[in-house]
Amino acid sequence: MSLPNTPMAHALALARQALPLAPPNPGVGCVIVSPDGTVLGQGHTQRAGGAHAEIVALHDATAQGRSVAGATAYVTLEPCAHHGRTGPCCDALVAAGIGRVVACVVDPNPLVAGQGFARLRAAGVEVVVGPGAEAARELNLGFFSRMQRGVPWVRMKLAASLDGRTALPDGQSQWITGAAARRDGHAWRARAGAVLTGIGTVLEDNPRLDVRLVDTPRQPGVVLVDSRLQVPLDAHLFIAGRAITIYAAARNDAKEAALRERGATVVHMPGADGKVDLRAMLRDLAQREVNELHVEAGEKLNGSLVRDGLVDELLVYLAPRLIGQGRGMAAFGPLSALGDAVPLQFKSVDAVGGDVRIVARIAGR
Ligand code: AOF
Ligand code: ZN
Repeated sequence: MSLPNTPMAHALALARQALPLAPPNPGVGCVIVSPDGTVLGQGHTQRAGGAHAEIVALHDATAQGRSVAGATAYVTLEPCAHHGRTGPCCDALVAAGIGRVVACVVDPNPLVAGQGFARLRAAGVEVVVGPGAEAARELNLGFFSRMQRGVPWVRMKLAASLDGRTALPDGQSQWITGAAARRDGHAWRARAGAVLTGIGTVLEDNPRLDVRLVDTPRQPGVVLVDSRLQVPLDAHLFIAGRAITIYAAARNDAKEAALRERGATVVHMPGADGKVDLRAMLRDLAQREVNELHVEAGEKLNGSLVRDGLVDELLVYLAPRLIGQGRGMAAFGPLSALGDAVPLQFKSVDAVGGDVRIVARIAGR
């Protein structure tokens, strides 16, 4: 693999590698470069509670016996200034004698929010902010969403035939797309804070919703919308050691006790019509530090999420087949005018195996 040819592109590539590992932390990359352009150390964010990118890069330089005095640290997010699960990176950079910090963006975490830069400058370190800003924000759009909007970034995954069918009329839906697309879908699951589904999908497909087709350092949690607490206690969703959060509208003490026994967290979030208040659920998930929420649900829950304006992005795999009559991607409407259709913007279109992957964003997100 050829290395990206600027230090910041290199740091962004490192940040991308951290995405499945770092949640709920943002994935950050750091490259330390000497005045003559030699890479002295590099690293990315470790598992939550572990080292931040800057610390890994500083250790990398030390481990190779290289001094970083007067060097430039390229980092994809403002170095932190707070004592969280780890100590402040800005102080570690100063202590190591770093002369200049080039960072993509300000950390939107209110505990940092410019204080890292201020502390670096106060210590005489030159600070440049801005190169790679858009790419850095895109990589961590879930973290920025949680910090700035108080809700996760909601990405809805769909697999459909070219005529937009996700299942036969009776719900049969397995293997619409090929193996490569299914693996790719697991890679997107892997970077999410949690995978969301609805009780309809559980009762029909009994999915596991774990990451198993690609290697992952971490299993995302599962979130189930189950207004009336109908989930069977032996559903495949219950996997030992994996976090599962169930949002309900109705109460059922005996069932809830049994679910807690299975390791689930049950949250009451009643809305209108005896259903879960999805907007309140998203705010609650942000409180629980979910950055990216990966939705794999049926057309009813998908439809409610789209209709309520809660979806940010669609991840759509289209298979080269026609199904004719069947289920659609998201059931909402009927709209009274085509002008009311949900406007999207295509972000990317790629071939994945024999299928096509489209990432589309709700206009304005
Ligand atoms: C950095 N470098 O690589 C990352 C940062 O609980 P802690 O101590 O791990 O701090 C988590 C916060 O640190 C997180 O919310 C975000 O503001 C920042 N993430 N900062 O300097 C890094 N991942
Ligand atoms: Zn830090």
